[in-house]
Amino acid sequence: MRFDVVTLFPEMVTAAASYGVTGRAIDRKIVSVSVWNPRDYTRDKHKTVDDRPYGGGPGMVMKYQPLHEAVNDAKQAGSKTAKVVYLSPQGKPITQSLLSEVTGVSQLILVAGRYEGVDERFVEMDCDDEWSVGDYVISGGELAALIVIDAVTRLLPGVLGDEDSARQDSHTDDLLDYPHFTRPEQIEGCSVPDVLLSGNHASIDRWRMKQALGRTWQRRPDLLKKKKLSAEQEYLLQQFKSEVE
Ligand code: 9WO
Repeated sequence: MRFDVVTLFPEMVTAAASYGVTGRAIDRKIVSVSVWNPRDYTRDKHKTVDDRPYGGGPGMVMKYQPLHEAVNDAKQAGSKTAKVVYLSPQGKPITQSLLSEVTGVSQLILVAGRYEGVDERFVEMDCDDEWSVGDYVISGGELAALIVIDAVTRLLPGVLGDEDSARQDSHTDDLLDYPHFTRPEQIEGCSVPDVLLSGNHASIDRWRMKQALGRTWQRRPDLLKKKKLSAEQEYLLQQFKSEVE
């Protein structure tokens, strides 16, 4: 899969993507990340990418033409079936299932805005979708684009090791994670739950499921309401609830 990011800060994207899971996926040619700078598509002496908003008000707006030409070059470098996405707080909130769906496209062009945003005609005419990574404002779309690249790359075949990919499509889908512990066994009198030292893998699996259900119930009841629980899961959640007095 190829990712193309349209950004005024290309090094920010290539640098961050070169680490960890995404960096390894790039090295192994499972994904590529290319960057396109709208500034390279300006024609004036000052390489102007922004202009004052019609109607007045504070800040600047990214001009249509450099964005349009940057996206066109990204499209030409890739396949006919590119999906173009603008990242903004006004977009559709991304979810694991939306990200799963885009693993099926061969090219994702992500547009990172700066300033107060882009000319709306660019969103209407050149973009297929507008996505949000959360209900907060950041200073530009680059970090949002990197979140999308990271989250999609992890879902591609061969990117994660066997153990990690097994966790993706397991029964823990749509639940928060259970707590993790490693050595030492005691930290200032705070010990590891006995069951994790028992060696009984059936008990450990049940305890972890109970914790995942309980934490989701406590912290993200909205996720739990959407999920159909098995009889075993219902039982474990009741047990968890009864233990928190
Ligand atoms: C700036 C601003 C200033 C005053 C009043 C309102 C304002 N809104 C914005 C704004 O949304 N700026 C954006 C900065 C313009 C597009 C790129 N920027 C951005 C993207 N910030 N946050 C995102 C983003 C993208 C995806 N998911 C969450 C946030």
